[in-house]
Amino acid sequence: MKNYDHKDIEKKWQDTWKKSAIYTASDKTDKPKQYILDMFPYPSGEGLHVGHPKGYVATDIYSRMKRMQGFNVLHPMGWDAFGLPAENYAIKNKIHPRVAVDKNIARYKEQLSIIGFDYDWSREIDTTDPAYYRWTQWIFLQLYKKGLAYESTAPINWCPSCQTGLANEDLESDGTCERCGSVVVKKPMRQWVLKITDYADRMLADLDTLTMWPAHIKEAQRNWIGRSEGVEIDFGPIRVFTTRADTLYGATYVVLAPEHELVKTLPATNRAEVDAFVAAQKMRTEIERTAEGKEKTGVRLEGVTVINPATKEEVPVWVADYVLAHYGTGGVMGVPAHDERDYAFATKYNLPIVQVVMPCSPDPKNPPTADKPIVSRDTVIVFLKNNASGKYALLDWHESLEGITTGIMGGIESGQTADEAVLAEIREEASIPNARIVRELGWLSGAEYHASHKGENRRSIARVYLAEVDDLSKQGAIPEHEAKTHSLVWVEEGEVLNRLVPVHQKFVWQQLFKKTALTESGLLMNSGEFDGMNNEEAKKKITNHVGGRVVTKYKLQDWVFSRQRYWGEPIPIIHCAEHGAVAVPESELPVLLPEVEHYEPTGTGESPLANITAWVNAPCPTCGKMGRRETNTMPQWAGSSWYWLRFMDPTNNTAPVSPAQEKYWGPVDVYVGGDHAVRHLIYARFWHKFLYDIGVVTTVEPFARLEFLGFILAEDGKKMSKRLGNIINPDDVVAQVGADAFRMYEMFMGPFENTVAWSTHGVVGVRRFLERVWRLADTVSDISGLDTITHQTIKKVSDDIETFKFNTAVSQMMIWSNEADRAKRIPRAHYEAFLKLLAPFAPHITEELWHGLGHETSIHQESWPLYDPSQLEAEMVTIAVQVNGKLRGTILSARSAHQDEVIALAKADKVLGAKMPPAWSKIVYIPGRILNIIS
Ligand code: ANZ
Repeated sequence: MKNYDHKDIEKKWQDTWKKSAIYTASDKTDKPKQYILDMFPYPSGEGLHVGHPKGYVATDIYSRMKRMQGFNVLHPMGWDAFGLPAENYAIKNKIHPRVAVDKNIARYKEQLSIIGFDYDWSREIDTTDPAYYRWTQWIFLQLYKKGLAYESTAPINWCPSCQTGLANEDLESDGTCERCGSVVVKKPMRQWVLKITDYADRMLADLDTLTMWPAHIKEAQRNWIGRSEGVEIDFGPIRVFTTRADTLYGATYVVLAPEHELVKTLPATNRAEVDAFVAAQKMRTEIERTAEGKEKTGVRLEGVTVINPATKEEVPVWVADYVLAHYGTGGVMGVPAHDERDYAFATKYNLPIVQVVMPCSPDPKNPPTADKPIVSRDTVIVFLKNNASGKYALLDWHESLEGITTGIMGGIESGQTADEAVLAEIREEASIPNARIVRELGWLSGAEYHASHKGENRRSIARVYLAEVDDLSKQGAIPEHEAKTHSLVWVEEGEVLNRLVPVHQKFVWQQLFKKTALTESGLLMNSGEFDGMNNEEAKKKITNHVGGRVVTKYKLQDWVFSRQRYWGEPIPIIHCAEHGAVAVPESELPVLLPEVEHYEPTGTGESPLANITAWVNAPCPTCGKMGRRETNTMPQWAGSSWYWLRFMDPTNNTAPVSPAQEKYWGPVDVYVGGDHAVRHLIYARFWHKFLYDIGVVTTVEPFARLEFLGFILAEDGKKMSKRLGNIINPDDVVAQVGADAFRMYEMFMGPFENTVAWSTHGVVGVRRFLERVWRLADTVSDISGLDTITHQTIKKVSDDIETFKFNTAVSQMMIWSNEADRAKRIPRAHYEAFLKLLAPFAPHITEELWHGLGHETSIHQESWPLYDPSQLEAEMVTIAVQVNGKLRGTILSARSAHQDEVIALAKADKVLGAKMPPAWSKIVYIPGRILNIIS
């Protein structure tokens, strides 16, 4: 047989598949459907690098297997082509965005086609095609008609470099523009906004139904939506929002956001200072202002106080950077004892700190019994340090308290101050007369236990102290009655935490060295009639007591939906002097994006469309008098917020999708992509739910299963970028080793969800594997054998593709090929089954070999091999994997597997893979038992 020459065969089969249209999804069939979707790309001017196709290879493999398993598969591709980069590119190179985008799409398509994907290109869509964006506009109009699209002039994020407004989702976590990295400012502007917050609750609740989504993506969505139940309470004219009404008695001041209306009107005597502070905050981004760990700043409104409705005391009013204008009420009550930000703020500005919640834990070993009331006792705990040795004195208790280790402690007797009690306990329990108190921990904390020797339930309310002694020269003998109940031990600082029992002791020891607020739950104190109440219970009671209102708030804000740029969908609205914003009649859609000479942003906050008089002037659909078209365009996220529906029915010109097509194809069975944990996936879920409400779709969620991929880094371990010159172009790799090796390598690199660096060496390894598969064709014979390994391979590859564990599927196929190689001759049926398993990964070489075996139809239309469970047994063994003699884990492998296969399996294993050394000096393999790697 001739040599494996990928150049020879790849183009040939790609052309053949195209002609025979074997990947076309059918709309009329009895077969069950599988809709497998990639996050469609934005076709940038730079073309694809090897990272981009990773997800596409995965969906390609998955969809090919599903097709062979008898499903009617929809695996489409299209272009998300509106947006700033195309426009910026056009401005820079003086090329119309339409021309640039068409060129980029052609290039992307060419790059994708040489990789041999099974896309159904008859369903290709382009979000910038008027036939497509007509329906994007139509959806906008439906939102408008339902009151979910509205105009607002609230300040929005403005990128001074891109010269456009942005949604929160378009900002990086440090508040800069996601596109260009510029610092984003707040600017009041007329905007179209979508009321996504109306869907916040449903988007949150329905996350629980998405059982096939990665947990971390759902968590990211939960955090983005950020629901919290809280209470609004009035401090005189100032309304605050709090989630901790239980701490109301500890509110020692009130803070307003710099933008709060009351900041302007309250009669502060230091007006100039306040105004200057407010003006300075306007220059800073929200994220900069509120970032954790960032020093909080503020100014007091001198001469202004309000009444704390619980304590009835006057408290000062401040304005500070850490309070956001648009969250809650824009006002907060400062509870420094129990909130970290307030604690930092109060410490900095010397505001009073009042503890109102006392953490109080039951001793897990000796909890209070249910039959008796709990008696409170005031106690002290002191951690005494010997300055000469650096060690701390602890007590190991005996008799009924055996197993307990504490600081020096005891009750405060009547007539004694707490300080006196501390020194007295040190004298009695440690016989040290010359100790000094260093400081007291600001918080009280409690421990509840059953004092069995007294038959009493106790709550010991402890004040905690740090004390020191210079040396032990004055220490006397410990009296016998003390020695009977406990012995004194000196412990290194680092060991104290370990030694202390029960948890309450550990807790107070840790608190002593931390300068933080007390965020634990517990019992109320300093709270009048609520003292002693559990703080969760007190939330409700205190809210009622002061007439607070229970409310729900979200971090999610309405979606700023206009951009002051050219290259986007025109918003189908006409402004009329008399009738205001009027919807363009649906029959007049699409509102075409007009030709302009300059697409540069105007800089005035108006879109370039505003300059095209002939387009802008349009009659009011209601009265016919001349009005003005809306000149803002939609954000780049609009087109991708419903595109999965269009693939179901791409040429429909009476609806975005027909009910029958939607019913058959929806929802997307598997959706694959990376990077859009929030943003796209939030917007997409919102639009889909809206379309459900108006009867366009029949499922409440668009994507049943989501797989999130890890990125591919350059060979140097860095992100691929033009600037670093480390981009690897898939065209080059395909030219060198072929599309099949390229595809397989991308899947073999590591677990799909991991980010891994490219390795040329690795690509070559996979290429060698394909060459071996090629040579094996010459060994096909009419013999039997290789049953177990073949059935195991069918099972493993099928299961692994189903669960997106492509790397281990590849390892298993390598194991099979090694065994087949050793067998010298292989049964035809097993070789054919193997080729079918390999076909989704390496579609070209398998098609060639399949035809070489005398078949005349495509291997990709064959049925998927099935395994015989009775053939699986016996051959699998558990192998211990050691690195330098130390056990790092185990893997399941064929008993007959060779050393290299076992190493490959270990490397591909999710847990073991990370523990494998990159290089080794020696390998000791005891077949079927132990693999020891000496690095
Ligand atoms: C008093 C308090 C005491 C609070 C305490 C917390 C702990 P989440 O859960 O994120 O909704 N807050 C309210 N409005 C704010 C605003 N506009 N800007 C900044 N912070 C604001 O957070 C709710 C808590 O965040 C509220 O509860 C309030 O501080 C603060 F021990 O009130 B809390």
